[in-house]
Amino acid sequence: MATLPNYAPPFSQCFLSPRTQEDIERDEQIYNSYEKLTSQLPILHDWPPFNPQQYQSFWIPAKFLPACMAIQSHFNPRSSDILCVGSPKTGSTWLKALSFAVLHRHSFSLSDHPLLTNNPHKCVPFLELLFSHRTIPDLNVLPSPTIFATHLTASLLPQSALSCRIVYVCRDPKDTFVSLWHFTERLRVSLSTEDKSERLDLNKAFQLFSQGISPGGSFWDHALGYWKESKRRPEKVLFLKYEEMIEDPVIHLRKLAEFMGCPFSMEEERDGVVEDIVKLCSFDNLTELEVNKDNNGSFEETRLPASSFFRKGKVGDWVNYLSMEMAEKLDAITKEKLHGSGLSFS
Ligand code: PAP
Repeated sequence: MATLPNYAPPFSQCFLSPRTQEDIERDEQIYNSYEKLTSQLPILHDWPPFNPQQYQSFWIPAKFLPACMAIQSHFNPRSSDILCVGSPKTGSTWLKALSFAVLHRHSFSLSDHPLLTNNPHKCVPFLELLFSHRTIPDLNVLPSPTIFATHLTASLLPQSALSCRIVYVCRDPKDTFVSLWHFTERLRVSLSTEDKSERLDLNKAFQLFSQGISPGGSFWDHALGYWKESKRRPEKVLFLKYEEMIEDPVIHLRKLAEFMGCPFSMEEERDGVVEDIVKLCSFDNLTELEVNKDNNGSFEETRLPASSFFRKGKVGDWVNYLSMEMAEKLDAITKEKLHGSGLSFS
């Protein structure tokens, strides 16, 4: 098996193609026009440091809005590419690790795997970051297929992206909310030298989240958009639930591999490859790795340590933060919003 001990995520290559003065000016103009547009959109300072802006019915973190517009107009994936999608804090880090390990399992041995030395977010690029460098990235230089990730809703994705295979991960909104609230605080602390915003009060965040106002939200409309796509085109959109994945990761990994077009062979099943990948990508394993510890890896200008993407990795942690009344409220909204769709959380 060919191993690449010095694996380097190839995404910086997207910005290395020779560019003429004309290309540079074109990108400048493109991003200037997006910034002009975003300056006219409603902004919510009540959810710092994301300060989401309302755009086409959803709330996008202000920092990513120009990138979101760039994705809509300039993201032209190949139909072989794969998109990992989810609302913020529903399990993207795990999904990235699993899908990357599945797709590249013939290139890397498990004992010398890129996921042992790279945070999953470095192996599977986040489109909103890739398009936030004021330069349209040249994605054609990347190997085919490439896995990308995004928090964008189905309605915000360009038509071209809908031709890719999309894996969507969803999670009980109570745990999603609690995870998002913690992550907001970590981001605030990591940005505290330049952003003096105060800690977001849990009750205030809860009120906003319940109204569908949160970074990436509405949570329910986000999930419903992909749920409907997965019903309409099951061969193109796989809808996963975090809780079910936790309950039986092996079954879900098989499902994922099949959907991605690279099912496990009988030999792989016999050799325990499925279980090995589940173990490699498990919360316990990833959090033990030096690369995912607090002092390691910072994420672009957010300066977030790699550990920010791992907290507890549990189902039902909401009981430690939400009152029964709050939980009932979110459950009632969920029931009402998802009524008749076939989507539910047990
Ligand atoms: P993102 O939106 O910033 O990408 P995302 O990975 O979607 O975050 O969600 C983070 C949640 O997934 C965290 O949940 P918690 O706050 O309730 O703990 C994180 O702990 C959890 N998580 C990260 N990696 C894994 C994993 N390998 N297995 C299970 N859960 C995980």
